[in-house]
Amino acid sequence: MNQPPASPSVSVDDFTTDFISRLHNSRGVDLESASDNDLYSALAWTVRKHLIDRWLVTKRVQRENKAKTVAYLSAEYLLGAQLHNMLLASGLGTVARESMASLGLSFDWLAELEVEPGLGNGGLGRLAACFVDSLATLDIPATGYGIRYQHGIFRQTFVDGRQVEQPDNWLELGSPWEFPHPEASIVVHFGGHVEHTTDAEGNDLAAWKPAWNVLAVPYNYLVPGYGTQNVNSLRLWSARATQSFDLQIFNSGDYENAVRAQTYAENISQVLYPEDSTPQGKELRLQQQYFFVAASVQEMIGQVGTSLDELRTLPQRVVFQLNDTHPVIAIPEMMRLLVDVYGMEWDEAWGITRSVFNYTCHTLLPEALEVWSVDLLGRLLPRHLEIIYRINDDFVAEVRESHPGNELLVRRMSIIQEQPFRAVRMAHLATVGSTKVNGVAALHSELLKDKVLVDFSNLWPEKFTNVTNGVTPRRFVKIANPGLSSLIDEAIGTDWVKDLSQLSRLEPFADDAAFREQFRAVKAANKTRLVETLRKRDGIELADDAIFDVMVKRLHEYKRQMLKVLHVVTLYDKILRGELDPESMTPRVVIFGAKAAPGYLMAKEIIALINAVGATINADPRVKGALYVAFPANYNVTLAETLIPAADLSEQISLAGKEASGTGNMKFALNGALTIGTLDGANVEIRELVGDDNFFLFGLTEPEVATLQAKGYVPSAYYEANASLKNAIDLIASGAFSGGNRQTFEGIVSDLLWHDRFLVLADYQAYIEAQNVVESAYADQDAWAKSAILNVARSGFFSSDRSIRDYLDRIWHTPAVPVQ
Ligand code: NBG
Repeated sequence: MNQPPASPSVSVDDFTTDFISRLHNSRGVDLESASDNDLYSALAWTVRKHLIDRWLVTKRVQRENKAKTVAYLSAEYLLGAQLHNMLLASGLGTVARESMASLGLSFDWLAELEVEPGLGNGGLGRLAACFVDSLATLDIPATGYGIRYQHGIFRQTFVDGRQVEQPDNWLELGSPWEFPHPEASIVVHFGGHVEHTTDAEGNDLAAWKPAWNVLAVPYNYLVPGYGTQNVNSLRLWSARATQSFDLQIFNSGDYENAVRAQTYAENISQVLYPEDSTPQGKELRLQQQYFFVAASVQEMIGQVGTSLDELRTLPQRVVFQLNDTHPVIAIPEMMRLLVDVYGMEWDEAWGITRSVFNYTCHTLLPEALEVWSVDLLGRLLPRHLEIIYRINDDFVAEVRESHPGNELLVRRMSIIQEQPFRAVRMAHLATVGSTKVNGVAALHSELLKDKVLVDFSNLWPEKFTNVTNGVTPRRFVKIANPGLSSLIDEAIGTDWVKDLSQLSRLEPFADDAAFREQFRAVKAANKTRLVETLRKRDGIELADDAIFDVMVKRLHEYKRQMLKVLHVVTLYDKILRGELDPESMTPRVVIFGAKAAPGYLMAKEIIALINAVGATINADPRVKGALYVAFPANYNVTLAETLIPAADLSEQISLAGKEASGTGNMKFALNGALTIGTLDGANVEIRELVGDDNFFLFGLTEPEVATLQAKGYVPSAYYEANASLKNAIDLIASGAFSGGNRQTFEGIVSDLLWHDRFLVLADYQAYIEAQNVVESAYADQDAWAKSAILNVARSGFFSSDRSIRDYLDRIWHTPAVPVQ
């Protein structure tokens, strides 16, 4: 059951004929004269053709049913390469491969030509991509709304070990997966002022007189479900200058200004802000947020209808999910449309607005909660600011009523902060304007409720819920790990791809010696594949008979790449001192992958340190290959798909209470890596499920962290008291990794000794000890394989299909609409 429907009667010959006619008719070339891009585009078009019928039927059925739709609002979608996923959904993988072979073309080579759409920074954007995949697979009418950035996440290069960003040009050669619809563009307004008048009954009427506008041009992308006919849409908006805007100037002969106006407008969707976890308070970013949200809300309302009776059905027709605070300006936008544009009474409009929005928070770092200064908001969106003030007035009155005389509470909860500058707290606005607020892992949701938003959860306990994140098994197991997938298919059949809880049926195979043998062979083959990829991609030469110890994620101090570096330096230091014999060590390849936000200087220093440590260790003959550090540049989804299946050890070592969830941690466990980790984010749930025998736990717990910080944390005391820690830090400080220059990493060293905000030194000893346990566990390869199989068998919970079911049950209540 549940097999992906093979597209009806597509033979290799049909496919080939189609492909050739695509080359002729769409590219104007023949096979002999085709460029790489011609070939790739023709292949993509030939594949997508088989999904379009399903897409059109899906849209028709959903429209005719007046189906309730999930509108997922997200500033980021980190999609990754499209071809393999489209082939999986269409069931055309084998046909396409054979067809290309019949033409003397290498399918793999063609697939590698794809430039992945990197329209996101990290976990938050990748989660959105997994969610639209699962929504489609579960037959839920849903549209993902976002921004079609001309330039996605920057391409990372290293120059002398330091990160240098290059622009990402994913659209340079066009994208065969997108469908532009300029005729369906929506005008989005900015700036200007608000005029107030009074109607006959004495009601205040507000009229926003904007100063300028841009066009939001929709580009649609197919989001095919797996094992279903359903194909949903991702709708990404691109900014264009409106004609009226530049025509006026053109007519006056001022070409230069006309071009400038166009550039200004189009800037809005030019570039993804390369920030992860911390907001970047830039006017352009607020423009981006309002731009995509205004277009999306207008479009949804257009589908429902704009008479008051139709608008009253909004809660039955749509539910908006706010992916973090980036789209929260949608709440006052909805109010503006209902009240100012369509003439609904404020109270009724507020009731509808609150019932159609829900908010997912993705952080615990207080500095990551977005605020917009009242100055900026008032300048860019004057009417929205007024609406926010009114929402706040009503809200503050409610707080005063329930807590008379508690002005401190009012100040803490107000949507408007007064200090250090007057600003709108977007997380508060989101919480006040939503039906449900959720965190992204059990621990995170608890901490949200008890700490970050505690005043709100006291006021409205029923508003708060949890939905633990998940990842799509299609991309991250089926496609990324074909060897493991076949092994699972043979053992338990193929239903797991659509129902990941089925993986539990693998559990008995952990005790089957022959299965363990096969499992190890798959891991070994995945390592060989990674070695080849890194050789080709980065010129890195790795041994494949080592433990592959992998830490891939954004570079952030709270994630503690620094702790990993200290482990590596400690091993090296002990080899130099003769305390460790490289000949008797299990060889270890430590692989890092991480981009730092361009303006995050400490993160960039840490990147430089990792590269410097790697260069020194890799070149030192005394190490005898027992330790090797690889740091391929430009970690992205495509590399993740090769890297994760090859990992033995998954590093999830953030300071407890800082990582909201993590999703890489889930991908590793599902691909049979064992985790070394703290009790943070979803690690907690991973450990509960896979069992503590199959997880290397270390480190302070969240309450211990709080206690230590409350009593005053002194990192240098740990340094003084721990010889191996002192040696490691001293080695860095000595210039051993910087050609004798003691200044190079002075900033990092002094930060560790005197600040160490994320308690690296406090967790150092526990981490080293846990790594020693890893080392001895790995010596028993058969027992390790058993643990790894149990990790796979017990990680079915971490499917994004399960996350989406939880959203449906707890928040959305949207029925599935299967398409025949
Ligand atoms: C990130 C968290 C991760 C989490 C993802 C997806 C932001 C703001 N948050 O822990 O840091 O896994 O969101 O929920 O990017």
